Amino acid sequence: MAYFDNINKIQYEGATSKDPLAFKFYNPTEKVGDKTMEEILRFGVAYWHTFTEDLSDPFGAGTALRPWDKYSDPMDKAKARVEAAFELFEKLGVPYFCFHDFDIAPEGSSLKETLENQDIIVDMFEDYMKDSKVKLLWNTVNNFSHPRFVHGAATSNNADVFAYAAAKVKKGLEVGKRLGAENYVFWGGREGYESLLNTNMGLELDNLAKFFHMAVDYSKEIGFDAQFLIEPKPMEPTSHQYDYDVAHGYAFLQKYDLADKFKFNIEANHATLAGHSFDHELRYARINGMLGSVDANQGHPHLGWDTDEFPTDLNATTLAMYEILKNGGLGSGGLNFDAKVRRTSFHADDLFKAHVVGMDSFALGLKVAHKLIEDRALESIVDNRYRSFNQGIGKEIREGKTDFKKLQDYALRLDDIQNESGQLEEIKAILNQYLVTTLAK
Ligand code: XUL
Ligand code: CO
Repeated sequence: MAYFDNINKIQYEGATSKDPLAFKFYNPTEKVGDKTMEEILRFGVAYWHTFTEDLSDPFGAGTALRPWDKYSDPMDKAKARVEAAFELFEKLGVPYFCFHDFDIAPEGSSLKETLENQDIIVDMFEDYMKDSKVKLLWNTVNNFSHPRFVHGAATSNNADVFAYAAAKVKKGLEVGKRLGAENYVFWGGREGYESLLNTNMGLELDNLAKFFHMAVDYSKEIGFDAQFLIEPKPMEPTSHQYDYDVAHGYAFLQKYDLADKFKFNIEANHATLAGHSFDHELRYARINGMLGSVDANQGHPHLGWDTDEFPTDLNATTLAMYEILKNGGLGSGGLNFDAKVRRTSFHADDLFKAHVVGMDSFALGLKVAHKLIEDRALESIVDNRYRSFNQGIGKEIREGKTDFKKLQDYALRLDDIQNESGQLEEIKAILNQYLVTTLAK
């Protein structure tokens, strides 16, 4: 049965196409360097935003019109969503999808029933995946929406909630193993605090680390070898989330001897909420060997919350792809569209159009970033800017061959210190040139 009858398989038509349901830049088989776009970009669809999001906001009810809405029984609806999902994946030509346990099957009246509901849907996924090239980029569990997680999950003050959260993650790891997930994500929506006045921060962080160690141990026990990913976010729903940004997360992982077990899943809108640019977070992870995967979206420039828009900002996608290429790709990670259509884009067709523009925006960013790297356009500027560290005192500093006494002697002999312009406007003009000339091709 078809859910999106009026949509054909999305084709690549090139930059001048006027069809909103055609790719202008994403040409899966086209090579950029020595790999195809499909191999580099590894796009994924987020089950929650695409199949369970109703487009409600704090001021009003949902507006989304979805073909599976005709089913009122929650399990019938969940099954219809699976059928619709694989139709959408195939028509879009995306190689991956991602989900939370809570997205795919309704909670039952007990934990046992909840896990049984999941099994029914996972059986369906397994059947569909046999006949499809679509794979699971990652799965995760939702340990934040239900009221039982009001005080957190692995950082709750209530040990019963810690146990309940562990039970769900145990199942999530088993589901990931069954479906061949390439990664497993932890986003700690409630792992933080509202106020320090009633919070034992030390205990909460110790418990969170214990939780992660148990997840690592259990995944080993069952032979689930997915890459574990932490997804940082500074706040929302909590006022302070422990995985605030990559730097916070990395410090935590190092302190608790977990840094070799995890990498980061970096979300653009979470970066901006933390007061960073998307490429800052990618860079910080990359230089520490911790860049795992990406939740591709963007925030609204005027709104200080997680608006999860589909990515359309070509500067941001170019700089993101720059980091990803410099990282040698995403390994087992991918570009998961953790993005939702606007409340006003309520037609089912909008789900396709939104993914098309998101995929095109990253494809274009990839092409520009590749050209920038091929020409060493930014590298040669940066190398030149730091050239004082290639010889003389700079080389000695780098090689650890100097100390404060020698440096003071050296500084005393300096008559004048010459600095050079950082040429930022010139560099931004170069970036614009690369964007425009790549676009013109
Ligand atoms: C929330 C968010 C989550 C994670 C997975 O802001 O990004 O959807 O990606 O739990
Ligand atoms: Co996300």
